[in-house]
Amino acid sequence: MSESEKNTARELRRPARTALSALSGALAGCAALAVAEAVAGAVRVQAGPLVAVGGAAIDRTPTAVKDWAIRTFGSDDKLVLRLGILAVLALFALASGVAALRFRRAGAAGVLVFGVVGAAAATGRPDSAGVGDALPSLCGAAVGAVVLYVLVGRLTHRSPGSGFGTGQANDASTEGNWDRRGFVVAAGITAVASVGAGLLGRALAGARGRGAVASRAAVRLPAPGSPARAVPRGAGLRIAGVGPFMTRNSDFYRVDTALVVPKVDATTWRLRIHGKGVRRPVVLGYDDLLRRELIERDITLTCVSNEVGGPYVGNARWTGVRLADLLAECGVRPPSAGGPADQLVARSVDGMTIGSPVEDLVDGRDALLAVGMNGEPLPFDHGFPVRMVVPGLYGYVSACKWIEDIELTTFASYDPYWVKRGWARRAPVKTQSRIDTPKPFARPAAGTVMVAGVAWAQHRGIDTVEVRVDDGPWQQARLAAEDSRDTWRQWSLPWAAAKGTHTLTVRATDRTGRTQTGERTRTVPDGASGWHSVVVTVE
Ligand SMILES: Nc1nc2c(c(=O)[nH]1)N[C@H]1C(S)=C(S)[C@@H](COP(=O)(O)O)O[C@H]1N2
Ligand SMILES: [Mo]
Repeated sequence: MSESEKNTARELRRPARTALSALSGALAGCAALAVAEAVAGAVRVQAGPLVAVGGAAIDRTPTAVKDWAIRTFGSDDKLVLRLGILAVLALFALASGVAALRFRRAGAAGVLVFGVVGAAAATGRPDSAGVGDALPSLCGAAVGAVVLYVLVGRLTHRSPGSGFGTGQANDASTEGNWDRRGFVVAAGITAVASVGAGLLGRALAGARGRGAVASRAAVRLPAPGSPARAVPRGAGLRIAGVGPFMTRNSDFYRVDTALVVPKVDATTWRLRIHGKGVRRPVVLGYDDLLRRELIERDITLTCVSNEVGGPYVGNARWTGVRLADLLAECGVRPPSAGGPADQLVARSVDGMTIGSPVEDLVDGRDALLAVGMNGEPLPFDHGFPVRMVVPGLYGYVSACKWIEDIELTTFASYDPYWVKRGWARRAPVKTQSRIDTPKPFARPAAGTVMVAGVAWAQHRGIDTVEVRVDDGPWQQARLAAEDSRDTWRQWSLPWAAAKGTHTLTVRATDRTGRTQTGERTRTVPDGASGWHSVVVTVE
């Protein structure tokens, strides 16, 4: 091959050069992310840029958007957020690559800016462990910037004496020479090293969670001193389309802000109880809780973000310590007994804050520091090692998962996480009922159609459920046996369905005699109200 032929082979046309610069940006982005996640695996999983930026985004998302995301994507909302962040990162990486072709330093500096954003997000989260949380993003960005600088350098490479000079502000309109071998080698090394760093990060993160997993596997829950009474026969109607009376742990809805489920080691877990009017503050370990009398209760949990007819409600058998006893031992008096604190703020290891009325926690209901769910230690998703469960209050004002701190304070002096974002300070569960069968737009055959579902009014209890067909009279449904007034109740009504399109509507009345309001409200600020309707066409 002659000298001139070699030069032709190394000549790179403009579209190809742009494409390769974009590829450089993508590789730099991958390297940055992989290194950041590897460092996060060593420092703290929650400090990784994806989790940190995602968490910061969740914290800052307007309530209406968050509500929409929960409604639209359900439990996939976090996956959608992650993909969204990755898409933004990818676009930015590609753009940085192309920009670096003209302004090599500026392109690399752009990658650093992203690192600073990630670092700021990580250190600004409520559960941040300090400046160390900036490390993953900063290390990742530094590596990404170097990779981009080197790769783009190969693309705009000038052999000495090529006559174009060596200025770095390269005129992109001319076709230049490039160091093909150097580029391919550097790109290959980057790709392989990124995969390696990514795998390392995964392995490190897995190793960090292993202690927690082992501690959960080692838990033997003692038999409860006060067992739940047996679920009455007939509490579950066994009607197709209506779920079981007890919700399995794997089927239980999950709502929280955690992008990475906290893996807490029960052997090192501590709970501190302190604050206004706490005469004897304490710090408790997991075994301290297990040594106390455990009570076991069936309690239906509901999310305030549940729309009329929605799925964010579940019923489980919880095992735990009676919170009222613990508070009494700490010398806490409720406001009705002259205590100075009217709000109990629970804090989780991931920085969530959840405030409940002290009065409600000690009024005789079974407010629990729960350690067990349906006979097993709490699943990680549902708050292992310890969470709160309070009958009659929505989860966001009562059910703190991965709890580590309880502070007695006042509603006047402190607003917890969701209250800062527009939700009500106090939120008792609203009486609600749901039609589970037939499904919306079902096409049942004319004849007897079983209409059935659930109704709940925790801590008041369900008294009656009525169903209306179109604008007809309210007909009383048959109620399944009541487990307790803290649990939901199934109901059914055989309907003599005539051909045509019909609207079925349900409403419940609680044991205080109040009938569920038909007035439709949104979930914000204190839970949706209104009647659930289903339209079906009988054939
Ligand atoms: N640490 C923590 N606890 C939390 C939350 C959260 O985001 N973080 N969400 C609360 C909300 S809004 C609800 S409805 C319940 C849901 O509990 P589950 O996921 O076990 O069903 O947990 C509550 N406890
Ligand atoms: Mo919730």
